[in-house]
Amino acid sequence: MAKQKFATLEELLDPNNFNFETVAVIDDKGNVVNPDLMPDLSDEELVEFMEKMVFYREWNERMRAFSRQGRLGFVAPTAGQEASQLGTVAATTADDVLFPGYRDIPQLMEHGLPRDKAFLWSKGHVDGSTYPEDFHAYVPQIIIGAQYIQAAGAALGIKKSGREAIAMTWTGDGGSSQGDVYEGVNFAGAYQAPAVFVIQNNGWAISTPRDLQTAAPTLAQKAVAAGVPGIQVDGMDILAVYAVTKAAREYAIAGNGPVLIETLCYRYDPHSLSGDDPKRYQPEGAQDHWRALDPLERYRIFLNEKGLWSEEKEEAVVEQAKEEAREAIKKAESALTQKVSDFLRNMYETPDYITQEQIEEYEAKENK
Ligand SMILES: Cc1ncc(C[n+]2csc(CCOP(=O)(O)OP(=O)(O)O)c2C)c(N)n1
Ligand SMILES: [Mg+2]
Repeated sequence: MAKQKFATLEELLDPNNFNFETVAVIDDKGNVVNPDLMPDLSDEELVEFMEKMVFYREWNERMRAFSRQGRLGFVAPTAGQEASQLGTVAATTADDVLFPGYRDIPQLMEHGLPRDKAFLWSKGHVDGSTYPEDFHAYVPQIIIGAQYIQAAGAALGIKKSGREAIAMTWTGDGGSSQGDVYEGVNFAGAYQAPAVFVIQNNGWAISTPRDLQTAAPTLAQKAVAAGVPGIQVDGMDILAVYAVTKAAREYAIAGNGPVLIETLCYRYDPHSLSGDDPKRYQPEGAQDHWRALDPLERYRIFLNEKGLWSEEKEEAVVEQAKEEAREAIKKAESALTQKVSDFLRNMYETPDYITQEQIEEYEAKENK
């Protein structure tokens, strides 16, 4: 077999690069196929990637269990998307401002969101949407694609303040068809605002397949019209996702403008745990292709070959996830019942007079 030649990071970050081949570092058997892109990480850091993926795979299981027990509200499963979610957020720092979508709770937790707050958000409790001032993130966006506009604006603000940070945001393949997504990327490109836009292409927008979203062969190439580099990466390969995102962040911080990254991935569970049934629209065996590319599976082989992973380590992380989930759900369930006035107070920093009137009206009723 002829040795495949991969594009360099420099080529990938050229806005005039129109080659959107999928960037990978390891293949589905954990073999390094692209050593030039291998991120410079210590053994401990390599192991940490696995720990995080195992943790959130189990966290997803806990969420499914709590959801079945009626203890959570809205849950968008994440299993299958670990490399895409954790590889991108691993390239950020605490100063970066995150604009997640509803499925991107792991990224928020990695950025420092307390785990019980993630559950409170799922339960629709207002305390799940109140963040401390120094936590640089916005609450998960439900309006598909809207976070791209917000990230573009935040990135311009970061640039004007002279801070060394980026805004990072995530949407899906469905989201990539929204006007907001084009507007956000275009705006950030026009102002060379330091944003990293991620499209997690998991193949489906509820029941709409990727092929019905656009005639474009890749979603990464949507960056072209904005004069912005677009990179398609194997979203089941955490090393590739991390390498590309880290380079994109450096490119943005250096004043070159935003980057759009498409991560090719898949989610194993239904769209949400509120009644969606993929068996009604996905072809039989649709998962097989993706299960063979599983992000944990291939990375486990990669680490095992280096002697860096073991069943005991894996079990310990699974236990830790179970324990943290138990504690977080207990804490979330002990939160005070919310009041309408709490919601209203959380709407504006300074309430307008109508909201103020409503706050007082509800407080009077609540305090009776
Ligand atoms: C503006 C808007 N339109 C429609 C919806 C309803 N909706 C919720 S999720 C979803 C599919 C999104 O799919 P995708 O962007 O691929 O993300 P995924 O759920 O696959 O991660 C839709 C249409 C919405 N929330 N907001
Ligand atoms: Mg999708």
